[in-house]
Amino acid sequence: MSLLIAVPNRDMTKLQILLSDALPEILIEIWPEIVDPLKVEFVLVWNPPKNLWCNLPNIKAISSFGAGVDGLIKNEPLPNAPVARIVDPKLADDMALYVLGQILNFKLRLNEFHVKQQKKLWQPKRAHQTSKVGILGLGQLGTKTAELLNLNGFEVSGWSRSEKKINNITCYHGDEGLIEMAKSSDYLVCLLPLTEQTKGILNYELFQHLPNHACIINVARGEHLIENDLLKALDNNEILGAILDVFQTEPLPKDHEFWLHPRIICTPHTSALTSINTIVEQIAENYQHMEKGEPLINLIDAKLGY
Ligand code: NDP
Ligand code: OXD
Repeated sequence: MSLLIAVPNRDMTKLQILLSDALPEILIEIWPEIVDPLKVEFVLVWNPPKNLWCNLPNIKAISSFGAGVDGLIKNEPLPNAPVARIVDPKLADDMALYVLGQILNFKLRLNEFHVKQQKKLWQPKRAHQTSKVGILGLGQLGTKTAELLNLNGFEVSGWSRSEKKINNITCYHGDEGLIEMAKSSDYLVCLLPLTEQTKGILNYELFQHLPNHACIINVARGEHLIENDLLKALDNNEILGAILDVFQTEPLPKDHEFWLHPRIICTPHTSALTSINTIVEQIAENYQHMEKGEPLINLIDAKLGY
């Protein structure tokens, strides 16, 4: 039997070695080098190559290579098998720190002062008096981020699909809840999974409900944001700034307007990176679950798409 790593355009040799150590009884293969497609039972995948699934008729389990699963269905529908994702507790800590760091940077104008330093400009300015953060998505990453911001003195709200109660966090849900939260958010952080319902959620209409001094932080997926709507809202001074870690096209094309925009900060999809050791542990565990016919850990709900 074999486990296939289908993560095109990335060097997966180290992962192959670590998985072979963790699961010595099976063959660990890297796409497109497949000895016998009939023997592939488990696929670890990210951005699946075209026609991957139709050549693998015996798949019993699928796992995303990361926390998100949107990339799995990019080209073709998935085979009928349970789908899991990687849930790395350290990832949530890293994401929370990234969001806190970016908000503090914005609030204290550190980036502005750094730009002024290049021009030898001595122009003291008071920090932004903004402390209300609205978080779209209260899952593994959103909840941790909300808690850390709260511990650091921010007034935090969150929005989710289902109704929630979380200590010290004002929780919203539903379309009306979204608008209500937006109205009182100095910072709006997107930590939603990318689904049909959430695609393009960061759009001009939503931006108009935010205060004019608001800052958008997108750390989920590039497709959550309508890029031209962001540029329009910034040009019209309907919002103040944006911090983006994810983009519609990654790497961000060299001629993209975001690179040099004075009110947009870009980072290269680096806010939280899954550790290879967590991937190995969780894939080995799930392979064993699959073999014993037990439910996988960190399963997603295929109907909800996350
Ligand atoms: P979870 O699945 O744990 O949480 C998702 C949250 O979004 C839940 O609270 C869910 O609501 C909410 N949600 C989903 N759909 C809707 C909707 N239609 N309306 C309102 N709320 C909705 O995901 P994670 O926190 O683990 O990760 C979130 C995303 O972050 C990932 O999908 C991935 O795309 C991105 N990510 C980005 C990284 C980066 O480096 N930039 C790194 C890792 C992940 P409910 O609780 O009711 O189900
Ligand atoms: C993920 C990511 O989903 O890195 O894990 O974006």
